[in-house]
Amino acid sequence: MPNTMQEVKFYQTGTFTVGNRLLKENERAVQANMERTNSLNSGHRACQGCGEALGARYAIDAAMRATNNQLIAVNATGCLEVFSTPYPESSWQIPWIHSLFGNAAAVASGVAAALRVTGHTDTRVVAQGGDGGTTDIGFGCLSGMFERNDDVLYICYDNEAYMNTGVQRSSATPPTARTATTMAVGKEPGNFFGTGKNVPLIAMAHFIPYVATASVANLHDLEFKVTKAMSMHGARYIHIHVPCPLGWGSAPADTIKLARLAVETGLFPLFEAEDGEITGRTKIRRKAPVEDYLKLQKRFAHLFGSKPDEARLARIQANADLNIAKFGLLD
Ligand SMILES: Cc1ncc(C[n+]2csc(CCOP(=O)(O)OP(=O)(O)O)c2C)c(N)n1
Ligand code: SF4
Repeated sequence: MPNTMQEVKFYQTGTFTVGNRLLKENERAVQANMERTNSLNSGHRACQGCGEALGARYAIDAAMRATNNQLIAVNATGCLEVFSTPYPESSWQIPWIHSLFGNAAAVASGVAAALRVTGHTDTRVVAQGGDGGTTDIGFGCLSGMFERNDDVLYICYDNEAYMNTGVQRSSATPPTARTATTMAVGKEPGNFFGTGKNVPLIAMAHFIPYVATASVANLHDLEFKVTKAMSMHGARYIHIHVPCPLGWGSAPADTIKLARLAVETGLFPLFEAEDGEITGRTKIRRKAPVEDYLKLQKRFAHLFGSKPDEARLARIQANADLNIAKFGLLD
């Protein structure tokens, strides 16, 4: 006889949410706690629906809790620094220092070294920057920080272009995307299909203690990964996918939807790695076609004109499928 009783499912306690008052105290998210730091406070000038502001607040609040509020953050130039800290004001409620555009990792290494020699071993260091500051201009300093295994967690907020200066292409910009420097003109409009530059995988190739990808689609997971990273020492790297309504030409209300679709299409795989080996991945619940993700963004509008660009859409789908196979994202 079929079981007519249906189990009650508290979806609110799932991984996509953070309110979770239904969970036990020790399982609740940092943001569900009244005592959270509010590290990036109200009054900053981020655009409506900015994924970077959201990601940074959750990441740094989690790092603050994990370190008993003994944290110093180094911030590369970019949107996060500019919208939060128009001198002499700042929305940061933590010790925070602005480096140059390209040297946040080196400055953070210096801060960590100074803390070590002065005996302040309980104070920990985070460096943060956008994808331009991380995957391009700051890449040499970052690799040096990894290679020396400096005691720093570096967080890259990846919005897939240089947003603060008017949406120029970076080495994290996806193929076919329109930016100010990859215009939607010519035979193959938008960014080209290159070989890509996967900084999480490059970080893993340095055999550092911890590497993870995260997304504002799954904030509980993001907090978990930051907390785990802060429980470790040595060089650590977290790469967070953060939609940017201004640069992507998307509705501010679609930020979380887009972040979720990036994960569910396979375009942005969520995984963790320790000492160069993958140790965990977040499986896709429901695989979505890449069109669902691309269609919501004006930077891809040229793919869906009167005659959809089937050939290049198929190449993007192939890239997503490759990720799914490579990281084992589907059962
Ligand atoms: C050496 C140097 N070159 C260029 C700039 C100008 N600049 C400031 S922020 C920025 C773009 C930042 O892009 P990204 O790191 O991707 O962060 P986002 O603004 O997208 O968060 C640029 C080019 C600078 N400050 N310093
Ligand atoms: S341009 Fe993008 S990253 Fe910068 S504040 Fe606006 S939404 Fe955020």
